[in-house]
Amino acid sequence: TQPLSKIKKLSGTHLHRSWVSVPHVTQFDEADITGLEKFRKSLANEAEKNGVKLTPLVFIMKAVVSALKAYPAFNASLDSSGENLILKKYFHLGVAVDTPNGLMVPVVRDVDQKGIYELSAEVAEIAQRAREGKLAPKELQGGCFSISSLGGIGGTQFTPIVNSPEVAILGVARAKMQPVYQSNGSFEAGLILPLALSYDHRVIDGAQGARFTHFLSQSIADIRR
Ligand code: CAO
Repeated sequence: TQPLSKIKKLSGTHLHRSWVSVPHVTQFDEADITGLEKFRKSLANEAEKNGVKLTPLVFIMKAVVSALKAYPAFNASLDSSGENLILKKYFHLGVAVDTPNGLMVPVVRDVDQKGIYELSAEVAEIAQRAREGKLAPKELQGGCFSISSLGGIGGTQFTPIVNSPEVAILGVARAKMQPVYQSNGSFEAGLILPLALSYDHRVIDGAQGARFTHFLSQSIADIRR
């Protein structure tokens, strides 16, 4: 018999409550990140000079903020009566971190106001402290929307559980080289990123879910956006 860690007990209660009380739907999509990867790699030296390592995650965080601005119902929570939606005017994103004691979701605040280097440094720092068990309770609170990125590990897709009272969560799986059909009838190699958006169907309709992931996919695919 092995007792669960304190973190697993706490997160387990929260995950179970969300699982049984939120009617979940997961919308799958994908983004062609060939251009984004080229851009990310071109910044590697500059990033190193800034003392950070750039991963696709920070670009995804910025794209999520654009999508939340375009679809404000996703940047919201249901109040305790379940009858009112509280719309947020700020963009605080929870980022799931895998720690030796279990899952933690620290919150990166004001993602809209931060650049990619600042975000990279903050995610690395907060993930490090999460792994060392050094996060303050307030750093786990106040998120508007969460991202669970398992892309660094592997897997083709997964269905994340909404971090209620938030109404949606984005799961990111591992990008893979695939043939991409071109309008001239040929195929070219492209790096394709799988996305999975789980949402609370009491708040978000299926069409909205598909519009959100489509918008997100387009934003990630075209780095100029
Ligand atoms: N596709 C392909 N490669 C990816 C990728 C993706 N979607 N996302 C990251 N990578 C690559 C990175 O570029 C990096 O490659 P290099 O080492 O060659 O540069 C490598 O994978 C490792 O990345 P990382 O995981 O260290 O960094 P990150 O910024 O992607 O993620 C963090 C940071 C904290 C989110 C991550 O470390 C983590 O803990 N993920 C687990 C989240 C989790 O447990 N979710 C489940 C919750 S439900 O139980």
